[in-house]
Amino acid sequence: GKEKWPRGDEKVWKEGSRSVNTDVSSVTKSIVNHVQTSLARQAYNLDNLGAYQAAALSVRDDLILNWNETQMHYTRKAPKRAYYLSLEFLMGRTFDNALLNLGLKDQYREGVTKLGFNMEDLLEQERDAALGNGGLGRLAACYLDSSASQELPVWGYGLRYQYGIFQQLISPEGQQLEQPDPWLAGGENPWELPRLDVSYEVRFYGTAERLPDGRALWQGGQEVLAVAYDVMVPGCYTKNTNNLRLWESKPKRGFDLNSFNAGDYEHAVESSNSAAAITSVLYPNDHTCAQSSISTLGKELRLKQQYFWTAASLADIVRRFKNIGKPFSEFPDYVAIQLNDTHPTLAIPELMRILIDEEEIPWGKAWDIVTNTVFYTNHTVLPEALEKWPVPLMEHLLPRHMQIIYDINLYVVEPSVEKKFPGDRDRLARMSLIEEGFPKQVRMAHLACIGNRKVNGVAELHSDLVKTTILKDFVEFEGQSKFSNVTNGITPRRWLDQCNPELSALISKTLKVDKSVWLKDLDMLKGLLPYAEDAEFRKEWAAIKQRNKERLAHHVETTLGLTVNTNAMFDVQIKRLHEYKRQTLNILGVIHRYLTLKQMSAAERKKVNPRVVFFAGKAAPGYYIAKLTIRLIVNAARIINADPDTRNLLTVYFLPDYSVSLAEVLIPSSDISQHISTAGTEASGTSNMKFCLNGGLLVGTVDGANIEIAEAVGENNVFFFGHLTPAVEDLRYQHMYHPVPVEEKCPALAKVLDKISGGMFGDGGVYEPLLNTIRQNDYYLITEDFDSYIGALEMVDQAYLDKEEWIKKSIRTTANMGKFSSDRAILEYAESFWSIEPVKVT
Ligand code: OAK
Repeated sequence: GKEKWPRGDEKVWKEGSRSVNTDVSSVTKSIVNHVQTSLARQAYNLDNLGAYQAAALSVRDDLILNWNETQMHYTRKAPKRAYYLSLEFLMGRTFDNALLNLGLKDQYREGVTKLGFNMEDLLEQERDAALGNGGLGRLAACYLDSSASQELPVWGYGLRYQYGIFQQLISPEGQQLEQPDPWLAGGENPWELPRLDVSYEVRFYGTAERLPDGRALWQGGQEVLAVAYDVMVPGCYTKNTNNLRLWESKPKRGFDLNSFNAGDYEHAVESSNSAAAITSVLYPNDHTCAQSSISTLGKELRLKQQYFWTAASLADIVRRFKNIGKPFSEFPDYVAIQLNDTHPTLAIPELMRILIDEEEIPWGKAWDIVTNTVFYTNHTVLPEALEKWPVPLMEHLLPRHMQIIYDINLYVVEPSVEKKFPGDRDRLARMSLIEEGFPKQVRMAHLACIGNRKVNGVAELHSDLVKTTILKDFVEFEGQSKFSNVTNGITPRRWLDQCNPELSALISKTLKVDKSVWLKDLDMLKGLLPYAEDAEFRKEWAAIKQRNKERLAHHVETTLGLTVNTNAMFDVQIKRLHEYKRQTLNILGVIHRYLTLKQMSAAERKKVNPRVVFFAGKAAPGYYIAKLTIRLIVNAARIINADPDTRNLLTVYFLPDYSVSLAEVLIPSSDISQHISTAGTEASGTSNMKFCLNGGLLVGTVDGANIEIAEAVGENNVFFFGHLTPAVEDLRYQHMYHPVPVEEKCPALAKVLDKISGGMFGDGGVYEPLLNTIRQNDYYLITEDFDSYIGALEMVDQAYLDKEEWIKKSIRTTANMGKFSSDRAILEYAESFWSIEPVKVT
């Protein structure tokens, strides 16, 4: 017979079940409870860390209730779901975000205060979950927040790295040093649920034998276990709490007991170590594919990570689909899979393998299912970032997948290209999934592009460039309609309400709308526009910016022991160090400013607006030129900040160990921020959106999302400079074949370079390799844009003189940023790609 559910007395179950803590007294009870039992501590010996842990465990209980209900609800309703596969999720801290989304900030603040602690101190105890490099990983985190907030049935899938992005130290000489980030070392992570019962076996190596029926038998090799850890993702002011499932690798059965008993301890532990190694560390290479920057062994491990994660995620997705009891032909009606760049492209051959070899579906049908399920987002057109994997490595590690990739080439690419462009061998070679050479390589972007339903870029310009450059042949082949754009977005919860609570409160007060409403309908910010004319409002607006500057100054003072002039304009550039992002242009501009100030008379200097320039960002450990740029910034800062002639007018800081949490302090304080990539190189940028949402103005090139930001906020509120994308190719050609010396092309820049070479900032020889990138090829066109860059900064100075007008610009900028909410972006994915609908948990 059917088992009775629940077992025992239903009433007793009901009485025992608890609900979310909603008032201060249940909050304090729950915290005290966790202090006494979970932490086994007592009131008299509790420090901030302990208090944070207890409070976090209490919030965790609340999240679990909502998470449980959400998952049950989704299972019962069985709607179409979307899965966001990303090798990176740059989540940052969770505590404050969870409190905001649960609507419990005030209750916890009061409760914590009653227990004798300060909420700010507790918030500072949490370590960032930094499982990502930069833009792509942070975007994934914003999209999870928006999916939950918009009540969409979306899950994330990623890896549970033991070590996140390295911690950056800066030596006194200005060298970047890397330290591991053992973010889990502090004990239990309250934001995740270990699901030791959810696990899959993942195979590597071995042999794949084709069978006459079209299937293949893949066996032997190494098998490891993927174990699930679920991270709860609460929506804002809704019960919906989505799931981010992170996989951890484990040896299949402890370690090899046979070797162990035979005394071969090393061998016994070795295989278990090699399994555990798969999810041990996040690769710190941003915008560089594995080939160029890591060793052969490192390369194999990275490919292992990618397969381990896609295989476990797909097994999980397929199992969930099978539970619904529908035929596989309906798979695309229940499942959409979004590939966050090409890192999860193996999902395409892996799903083919499952359908063909395990589910015994014919090749053509399987291909239909795959290409109706998978979607691919491209995040860069930089050639060095396009992933390629050596065929020998693929054959060795994933023999069955290599067969399938060859089959796709043979059954799909070759015949249809031949049919559409008969005899066009060049085109076929260009489009092939395999690049000829020694060794041959698999082109992951081609595989991602051919094996899916929609391809998109992340801003208008970028999506156009995808279509006209790297995937041009595929557009001619498959038609325009498969290629589209979803301009990136950012979550206004973290990037306005949490990081700038005073501004958020002023907005609510002014709009006379509770933040629970406008934070989920960001176009409502437009209502601020009339207040730009209100002098009283402008005063409040400016006072908040000022307090945010003081908050940053306090942070710099307490962490670095440096004093910051809060009466200066704050000018910020924070992002990964990369030549295309041109931090070099910025520091050369700073030095130019310094030289100009030095030449001025004391009377002239009196008229100059003081400026503080902040830099932060990490360089990939093997990226020599990027590290030199950091070195130049640090040493220029040392000299400039110590000069009594200019000290009041210009100071420079490189803040070490950039992180999500540091961004949350920097962004609200900025007057201007710099987004100055060579035109056509920055796919979108997302910090540009964060600064503008917080009323900072933008200095930038006509690139990425800068363009759409300017369209939204008005070009008169943005400081644009530099050559446009169509000019870049020609200019590069000229630099290659008709080089003009810097002295001729740009005398102002030549002077700056000379000062550096001459030793103004320490041994000039150190910087030669960096300066030579400019003097020689100047691939990123610093000489071409320098004068107009300096011109733009002069315009900024001019504009800043008129304080009232500046504040108006700041208000208008914030007011017009509604479009850049990640809610808008995720709804575009949901509606036009995935065809999924909100499923509200009641
Ligand atoms: C990282 C590794 C490989 C390929 C791309 C990236 C990446 O982070 N790209 C960045 O993605 C962001 C989110 O779409 C964009 O805003 C940045 O412009 C882009 O560089």
